[in-house]
Amino acid sequence: MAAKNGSEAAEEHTSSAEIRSFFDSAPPLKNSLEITDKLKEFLDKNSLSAGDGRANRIVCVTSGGTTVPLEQRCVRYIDNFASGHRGAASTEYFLKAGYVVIFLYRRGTCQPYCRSLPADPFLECFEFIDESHIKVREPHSEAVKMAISDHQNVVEKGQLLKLPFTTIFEYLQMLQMVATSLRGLGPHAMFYLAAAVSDFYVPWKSMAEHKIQSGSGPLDMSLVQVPKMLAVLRKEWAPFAYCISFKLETDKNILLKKADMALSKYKMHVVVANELSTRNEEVVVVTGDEKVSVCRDKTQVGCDVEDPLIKLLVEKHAIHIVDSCS
Ligand code: 9Z3
Repeated sequence: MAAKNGSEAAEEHTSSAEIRSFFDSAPPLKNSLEITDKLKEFLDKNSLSAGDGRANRIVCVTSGGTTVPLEQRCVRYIDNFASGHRGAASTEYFLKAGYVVIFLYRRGTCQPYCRSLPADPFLECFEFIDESHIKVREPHSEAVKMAISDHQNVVEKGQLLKLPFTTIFEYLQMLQMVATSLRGLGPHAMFYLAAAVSDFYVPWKSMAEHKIQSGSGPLDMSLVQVPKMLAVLRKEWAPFAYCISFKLETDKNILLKKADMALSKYKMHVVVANELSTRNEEVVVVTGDEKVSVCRDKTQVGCDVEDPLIKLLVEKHAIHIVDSCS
């Protein structure tokens, strides 16, 4: 193996120091014991498939955007845009493909099986008849029935674990917990990182405790770069898992170049490139060998781009499992 040059070694050193400093300064998760228990119970139940004793395929889908608090007793925060549609839809298709799913999602964002329900105003779907009867009004009754029964089905079988986060601190600590707990599954685990993750944050220790006062003029505040955890996920947390990250840009002229960079820098197996305004129509699946454009089938009612995308990724994951086990 080639020796690292000075700048590579320095970059690695800096980044592990940055990562340590990020976790050291993060407020500890309030419910970390509860999350550990839930993960353990979920993996005990799902690590082996019921029938043939082979390992189940498990995917951690991340979804929605992380916040960066500006005050410890937070009144204001910076947010990363993401509705959670991508993560919620993808979760449904992974479940349909036989995966079990850990859905790490931003509180309040789109949930699996809720996409066809009217978002606003939700209560207008229902009619109160009497104490023991609530009726779903037309034209929503079919959508509500499907959503409830599909969701109930995966919850009863214990195939879906939902873990909510809000801040960048919660998200990265939870991702680390999930990743290290999936390590034993080797190549059968997959990470599908669709959450929009903050690039900059205010370290907890230098953050104002109370609401920043507006009387003292313009706000001057410096943000620190969030260390890139993708490389650590690949190298340390879950080295055998199949890792898919997303690259989001608003300028399509730099999108594929940035996706290529992410692929090689963080050693992802796949980077899914998407442009903000067309993200629900087309994505490009970038690997070391090829760039495949995946589009929503506009001829089919209700079809979305996640359907063909997940089919393609499931195929690629199957090859990764075979290659890793041979
Ligand atoms: C994405 O690019 C997702 O596809 C979207 C989905 C956030 C655009 P919606 O939730 O949108 O359906 O509304 N996610 C990844 C964005 C991201 O933060 N990527 C990082 C980067 O580009 C790498 S981890 O640097």
